[in-house]
Amino acid sequence: MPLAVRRARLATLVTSLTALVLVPAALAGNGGFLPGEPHSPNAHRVHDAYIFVSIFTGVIFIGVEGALIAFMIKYRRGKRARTEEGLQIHGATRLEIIWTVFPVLVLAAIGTFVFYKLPGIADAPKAAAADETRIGVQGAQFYWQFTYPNGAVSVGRMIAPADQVVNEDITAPDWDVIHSWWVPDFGGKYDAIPGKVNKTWFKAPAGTYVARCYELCGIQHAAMKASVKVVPRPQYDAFIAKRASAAGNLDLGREEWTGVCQSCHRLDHKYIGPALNGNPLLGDRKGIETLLRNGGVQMPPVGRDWSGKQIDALVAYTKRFAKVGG
Ligand SMILES: [Cu+2]
Repeated sequence: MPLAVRRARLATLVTSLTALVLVPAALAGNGGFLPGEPHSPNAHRVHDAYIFVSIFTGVIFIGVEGALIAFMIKYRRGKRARTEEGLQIHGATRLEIIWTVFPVLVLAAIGTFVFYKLPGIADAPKAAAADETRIGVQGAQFYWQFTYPNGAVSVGRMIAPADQVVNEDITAPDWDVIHSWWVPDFGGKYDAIPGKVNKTWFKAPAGTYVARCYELCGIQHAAMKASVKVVPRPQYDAFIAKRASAAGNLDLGREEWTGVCQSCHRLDHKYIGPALNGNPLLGDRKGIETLLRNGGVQMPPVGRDWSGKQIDALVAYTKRFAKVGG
């Protein structure tokens, strides 16, 4: 192959590989290197550990790959015969000590740093009872439901107090499958396992943070989106008080409709399940309760453990769709 053609081919290969590496990185933001910006102390610690480990892995990667390329060039065959023997070397005590001790030191440094950071990731900081709260997070096919200390419930959107410790009890109903509660800005993912409660916490400034299910949990796994809206404490208190009272029924019903029913149903056309507009069941308290608690042909029992108030709230909202064009 002529030299010019070989060079052109090599240049194309290098350019293509560089583009393959750089384009996704650029599209991913922050160079595609770091996870999203942390917004909770435990997420900050995960972030720190990520950077600390990356420094070592980055330096080692460049050192090893650099040496590999340098050696490939320096010791290439060139004009020597294929059959020519290479230099025979036996033992290199200093080198062997270096490549044993260096990894031990690197692993010890990483281990020490991570174990130093771990307790702050796993355990919530001590706070006065008034400055912390506990919110139940339940993943079910295909929605997220949040339960507050006064019994209030929300679906698809958690409301939480700002700058205070929020403990999360994460689980899934006994008859459901495993989901995974992930708010990237708050750090790691936590499995929502039927019959088991996983605990984590966050302490975040006011803002809205996206959440997702990170465990492939069925046909509408991708619909299991949620958000965490962090608001000043008085606003949070007002929200849960209203939601626990009859005044919050319609809001809860709307959330159940969009968060639960609409994961699989649309009003005017077949989606995963049948179209619902004009379905008399939407105004039939008893009928809808039977369906929610037992499930349908393909529908999971999405409301098996719902309170009567939750079912009332749904019907209060959906009865408007019970008549065609209603
Ligand atoms: Cu899920």
